[in-house]
Amino acid sequence: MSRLVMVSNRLPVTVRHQRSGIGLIESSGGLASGLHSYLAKNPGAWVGWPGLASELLSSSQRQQVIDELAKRDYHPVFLTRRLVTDFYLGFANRALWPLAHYFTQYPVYSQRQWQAYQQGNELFTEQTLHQAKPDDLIWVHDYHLLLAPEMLRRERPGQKIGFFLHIPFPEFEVFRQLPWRTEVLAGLLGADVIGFHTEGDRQHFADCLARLLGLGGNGRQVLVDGRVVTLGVYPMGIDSGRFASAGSLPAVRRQIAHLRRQMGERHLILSLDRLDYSKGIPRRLEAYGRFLKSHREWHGKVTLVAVTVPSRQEVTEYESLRRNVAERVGEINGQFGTLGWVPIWYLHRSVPFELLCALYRTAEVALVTPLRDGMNLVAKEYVASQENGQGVLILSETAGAAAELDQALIVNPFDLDQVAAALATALAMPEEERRSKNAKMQRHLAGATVESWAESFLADLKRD
Ligand code: GDG
Repeated sequence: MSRLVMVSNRLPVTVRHQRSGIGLIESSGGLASGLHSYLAKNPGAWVGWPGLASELLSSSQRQQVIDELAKRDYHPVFLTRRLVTDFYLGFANRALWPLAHYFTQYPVYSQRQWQAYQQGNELFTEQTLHQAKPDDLIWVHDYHLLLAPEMLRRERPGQKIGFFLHIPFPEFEVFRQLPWRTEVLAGLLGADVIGFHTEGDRQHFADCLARLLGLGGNGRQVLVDGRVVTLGVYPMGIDSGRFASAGSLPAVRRQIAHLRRQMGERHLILSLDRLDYSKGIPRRLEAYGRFLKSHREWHGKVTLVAVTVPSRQEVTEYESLRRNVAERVGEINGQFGTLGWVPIWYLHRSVPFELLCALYRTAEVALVTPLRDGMNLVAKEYVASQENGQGVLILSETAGAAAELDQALIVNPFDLDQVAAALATALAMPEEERRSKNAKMQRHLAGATVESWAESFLADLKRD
């Protein structure tokens, strides 16, 4: 029987040095946690980087990592410190990530990093070929591995290979900036099925194929060397039942009670993301400042809980973003706060799942205003968590999730007055309206889960 071999930059677990030796901790992030439930029912192998540069492991520790991971059918790709710097933090996160999110001034294009990116993709390809039998399904994920489909295809012409992009695929005028644009497109075309979150992403990709490689087609399929490549749209879902039922977990209930005690009569507004410039956090804070300026009646009655999860701290832009966010929080608290009221509670750390669920449930408004986002699972998790249907979601039109969560208050994240006005609308929204909006979105989320997402992608891959 054919099995599924997942390939992604990170494994669902991360290796850490602990006092007792080598330890494994669950990786956070949408992909790993989302697919956990799918793989629990449909076992398969997983190839990925365990999160530690190989120089930090002695050869016996390395073997120990291989053996421990093998128990879960996970197979490590060891990256040297140089590859972590130039492949992962370098080309993937300093060239591809900003470009895909339309930050056209940020990308660093370096020949050295491009070479490292190729080497990184080769290492993932090697390990995948080692693990996958010819009739297995190989499913490669995300922007770190854009060249792997073609590298795999060269060795295995008949293998079923799928690829899913978790971040936006930018418009031609943006993508053309990339010095290695044709190599990247050719890399992806090694797959049988290339999946995107939204119709817009698919169209951008098809447009780039036409204009850069002269490949026509109907926008849904292209012919490459006599092979059909399917371009599909698969909006990633969440394990909505897990969020809907989390309120019955004793630890979540305790956290909710604690939060309510701390908040008193105040309304909680939630802002929660990885600390990433694509998420639009400084602008969001500015919009909150404008709201406070023009709505003095809400002074002392609202608290914005802003959680920023540390991310890619080794990349310069992230460090300056951290300072920028901290400064703005300080400014707003200094300008509007009183001895009895702090307008923003700022947590720069990741929070445990139980507190995350408690925040989703206690927040009357979620302010999800990325400047650009492939999907944005936080928005979906927030809606799924509204057991009593009370919370109001404010969502960017530039997040992939906006195509599905059409009952949210949809905003242009660059229009700060509009975001400020949406906050006032959300806080004043009648109960009936909140309930009916959430009910519609929850029905959608319950039917469009992460499992059905994986199944529909794999069904196309098997059919192809
Ligand atoms: C990329 C794309 C696309 C966050 N903070 C904590 C925490 N999280 C969890 C959330 C959610 C996940 O991490 C974040 O997913 P997002 O989709 O919101 O954002 P990215 O990390 O940028 O993900 C994105 C996604 O891939 C999937 O394709 O939607 O567009 O950028 O699941 O719950 N979890 C815990 N503590 C935290 O502090 N426990």
